[in-house]
Amino acid sequence: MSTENRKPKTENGFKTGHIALIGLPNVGKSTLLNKLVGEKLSITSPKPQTTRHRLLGIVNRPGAQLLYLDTPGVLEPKGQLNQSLVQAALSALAAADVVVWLVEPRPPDPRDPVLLPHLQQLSQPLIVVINKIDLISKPKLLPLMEAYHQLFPQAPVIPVSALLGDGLPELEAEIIKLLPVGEPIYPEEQITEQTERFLATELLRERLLHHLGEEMPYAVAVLIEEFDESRRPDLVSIRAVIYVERESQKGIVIGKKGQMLKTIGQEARGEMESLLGCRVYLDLWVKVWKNWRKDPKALRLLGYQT
Ligand SMILES: Nc1nc2c(ncn2[C@@H]2O[C@H](COP(=O)(O)OP(=O)(O)OP(=O)(O)O)[C@@H](O)[C@H]2O)c(=O)[nH]1
Ligand SMILES: [Mg+2]
Repeated sequence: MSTENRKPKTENGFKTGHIALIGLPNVGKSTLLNKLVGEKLSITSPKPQTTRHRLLGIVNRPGAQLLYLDTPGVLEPKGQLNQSLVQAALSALAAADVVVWLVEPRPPDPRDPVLLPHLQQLSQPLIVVINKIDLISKPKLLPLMEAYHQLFPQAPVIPVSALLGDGLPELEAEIIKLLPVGEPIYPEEQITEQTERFLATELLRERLLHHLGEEMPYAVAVLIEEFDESRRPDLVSIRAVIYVERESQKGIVIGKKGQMLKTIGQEARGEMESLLGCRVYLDLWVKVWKNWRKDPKALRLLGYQT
């Protein structure tokens, strides 16, 4: 290594820091994280409360290392699962050097009871990001930006479309401006801290969200019981359990003659094979765990509570 390389990067003003992506469920936080990182790390769906964990996505630029934290959408914390989701989001706020508040292209609701008080007391810089601008006409955008500016006069307001990628270079530039000077924390080739096992679990949950009706997503949880890598690079063998809350839901997940489970399994296996870069054998089980969302033991086992 040359002496040049050993010099602290901060001498040249290198910046490193955590950026929390927070907001209501379904505003597009995970879509934005994936677009910013350039990899599908976080699962997304049209159904609210898709994300259940805090998740790190790393971006390296010549002058900065950006550590994005995706978070569960923040709602009133009713019920034990919701409480742990809100906790995950607030923990990201506490860890953040810059906070990105993602909103729908709608006027702000100053009564938002959960997030606004936290945002009003932030000690870190805030950026307001109006997402999904592909859904509104241009003339509607300026008044919206003005309304958010009124609410947080110090914060830049940046319109984006996470789906199309519009506005993301501007957002990144604004974030880098606000990040503190610091040495990179992660090696350059690393893009997340999440394990392959975790990402595989999430891919299966995403396929479930995609195929199941409106009510079901909340009732479903996934646990990978076995992740056997002994035959890698040829094959990874995975045994996963899909937990539901009631017997009737088990029937829905399995479907007529097992067709639903078969489709979900095939799609999840395909996604896992792309993730792991090898063949995957996926053994799926559906089990009832009565009211798992209220059971601290289940919440711990599923990684929703520590
Ligand atoms: N039209 C449009 N749709 C978007 C955009 N960004 C996200 N979406 C859609 O909005 C829905 C929710 O996206 P997610 O990224 O899962 O939202 P989230 O904020 O992570 O949601 P939770 O994890 O439930 O809090 C998905 O159907 C996305 O395709 C956008 O810029 N434009
Ligand atoms: Mg999400």
